[in-house]
Amino acid sequence: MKRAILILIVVICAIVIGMRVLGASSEQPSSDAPAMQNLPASQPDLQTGRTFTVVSYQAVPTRSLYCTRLTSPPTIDGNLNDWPIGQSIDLNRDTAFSFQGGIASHADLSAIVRSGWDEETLYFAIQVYDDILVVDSDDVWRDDGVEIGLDGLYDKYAWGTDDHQYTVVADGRTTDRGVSATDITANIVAHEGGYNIEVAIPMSKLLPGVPISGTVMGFTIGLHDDDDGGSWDAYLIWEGTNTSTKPEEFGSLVFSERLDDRIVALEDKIAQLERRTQELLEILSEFEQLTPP
Ligand SMILES: [Ca+2]
Ligand SMILES: [Ca+2]
Ligand SMILES: [Ca+2]
Ligand SMILES: [Ca+2]
Repeated sequence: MKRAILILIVVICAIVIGMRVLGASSEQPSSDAPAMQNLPASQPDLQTGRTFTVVSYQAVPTRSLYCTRLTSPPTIDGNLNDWPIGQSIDLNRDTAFSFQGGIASHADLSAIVRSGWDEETLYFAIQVYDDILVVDSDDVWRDDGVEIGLDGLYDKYAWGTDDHQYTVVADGRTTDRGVSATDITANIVAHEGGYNIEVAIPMSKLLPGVPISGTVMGFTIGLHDDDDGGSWDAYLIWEGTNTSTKPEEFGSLVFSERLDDRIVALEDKIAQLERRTQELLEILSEFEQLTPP
């Protein structure tokens, strides 16, 4: 009798354990099915697609460009030899977040972008590679040129006084959202295979005060290519799908400063204060000489 009861208990335990194992197995996903369901739809080929747009930009971290503090302002003449070596963006059809039109090669359309700052001005040095330069249209966006999208307050709101879409055309025209911009300075020098752009933008257009090391602005840059007259043939954007109205898709510009450069900047300020103090002492001395005892 005891043996029968023992056998019965063993059988019941075996059934319970078996059911648990089977239940656990049925709850586990198969190795492939759910993962396959979660895969995003295939995206168009970056090389050949007419357009490439990431459906949810929040899912893709945007990139940053370090904006280097410049200890002496560059001459805005289109010659980039007065720029220090610093971080740059290689912007081309392979690195752009979005592009439209046909871009045959990096020689057809690409750029290397650097940025610098001091307390009064934001600077850009842009080497554009474009094998056929065309500037034949009244609308700036229909010719070879560069667009700089800036969200100075980094509030991801497009329509404040801190928000700008500066366009610099290969012939030197400058606009802000299509309207002639007289508050920025830009110069261009054509070179074999393209053109160099140097731009200076007053910091007062972007911030209520002065930037410091660590200041962040929303930033993207676009390139237009026109090789045959009329409207543009190709257009690419580093971060986002629009350089004017969608700062929420922009990358960022991170203001940075080397310790050595900070020391040089502070020494320059001290020297300025010393000169002003000397001027003040000279004025006081003159005043004392004129004042009756
Ligand atoms: Ca220069
Ligand atoms: Ca054109
Ligand atoms: Ca803004
Ligand atoms: Ca062109």
